[in-house]
Amino acid sequence: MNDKTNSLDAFWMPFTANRQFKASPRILTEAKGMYYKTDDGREILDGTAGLWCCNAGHSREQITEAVSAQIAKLDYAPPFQMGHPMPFELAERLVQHSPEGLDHVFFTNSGSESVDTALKIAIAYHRLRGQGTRQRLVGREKGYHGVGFGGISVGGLVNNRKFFGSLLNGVDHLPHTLNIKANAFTKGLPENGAELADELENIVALHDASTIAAVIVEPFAGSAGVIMPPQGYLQRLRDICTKHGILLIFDEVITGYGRIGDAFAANRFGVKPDMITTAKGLTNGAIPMGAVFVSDDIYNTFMDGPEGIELFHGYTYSGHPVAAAAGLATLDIYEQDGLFARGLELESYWQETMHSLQGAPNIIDIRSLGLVAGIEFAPSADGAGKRGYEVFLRCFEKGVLVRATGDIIAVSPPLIIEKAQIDRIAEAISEAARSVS
Ligand code: PXG
Ligand code: PLP
Repeated sequence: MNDKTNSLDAFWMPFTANRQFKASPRILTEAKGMYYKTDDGREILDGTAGLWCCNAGHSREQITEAVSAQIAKLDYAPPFQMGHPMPFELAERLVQHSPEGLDHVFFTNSGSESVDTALKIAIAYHRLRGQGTRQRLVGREKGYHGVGFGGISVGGLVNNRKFFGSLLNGVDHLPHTLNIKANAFTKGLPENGAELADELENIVALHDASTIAAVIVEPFAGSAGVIMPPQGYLQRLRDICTKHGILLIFDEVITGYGRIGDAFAANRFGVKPDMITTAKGLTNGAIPMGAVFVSDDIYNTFMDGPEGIELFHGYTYSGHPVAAAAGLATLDIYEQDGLFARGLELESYWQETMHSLQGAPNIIDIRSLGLVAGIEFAPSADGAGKRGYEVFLRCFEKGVLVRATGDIIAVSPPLIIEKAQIDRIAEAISEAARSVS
């Protein structure tokens, strides 16, 4: 056998510039609370909750213990035509936090699977109700809904779509809601743009409502660089969907589990979708798991349908006992530590601190809500994305992890963050902005 033990070559890294990374790797080896440790022993303040998922901070003992105990007691049990206690218990607990009437949960293993699950449920639901012509799906420009074929079809990020062929048929896209000219440096939800939801009426006029199954949007767009919904926009989408019998799906893979000061963005905004897709914060990132929340009407439609298997869909690991144990322990922490409310408690401090970056070189917009912010830089003369990447690298050198998406720096720390740590994130970005040309 060749000696390959030290090679970085075998692992094909996801959404990564592999050659660039492997020439100059950034390796995290430990994590506790708000901090990572690197392989060269440096402490890194986590400004991104991992990848928007470690909302309760890292390596929480309650989760570690619950996972260890569960894997020793029942490592795995088949979820098709068999059951075990964990997913029943977790679903029951979760629906105490979801909007009234979204009282049923389908478990998956990721956000991508949650999205494809919700899209399939939407189409099957209409068919069961004798409206099988409702097959079209509507997403939004700049939307990110994971990487399955369903998710990239309704998604709106060109690089995630253009390499992968013809995608799903029958998909339309609403316009995105980013309007820097009108809304730059807004704290919270921008005033301008609710009428962008009316584009759904045009799609209905073009295809007829009888062909449209569902609309899927992120309450705020995360991956595209923290793009907020204009005031009144989500309610307007809800009203148009209701008027035309179209299901509304909120993709809360990022916004779920406390990011903006409530368990779900649907709660914070007071707009009730028909389904909510989640993952990430569900288990604090510790074990992969996703969950789709489904309305009583949708669930009951399936339960009133023909005898036998109601939905021909599921995963080997749906409701996995170890993942569910992690989910239950995570929920215990969120509840005990009041973390779903923390994004609201810290919101004004967070916003003031992030918005204090206004005026630093090349910053053209700052968008913020709860414990999330997007800081947009003007592209440099070297090309789009270069400046964002440089700022990310400088922050990492200064011991702060942020995320660059194009020329936007996204910040979304664990909800346990303290004010001094918020200051430190802003300082790192400010210094990086000044040192990057
Ligand atoms: N929907 C939304 C709204 C997401 O944000 C997914 C679906 C897919 O989840 P999985 O678990 O399949 O990755 C996501 C994931 C980023 C970034 O840099 C965001 C995500 C994933 C990776 C990177 O913003 N969001
Ligand atoms: N491919 C094959 C050949 C399989 O047998 C299965 C599941 O049994 C899958 C894919 C799907 O795997 P999962 O249920 O983990 O999504």
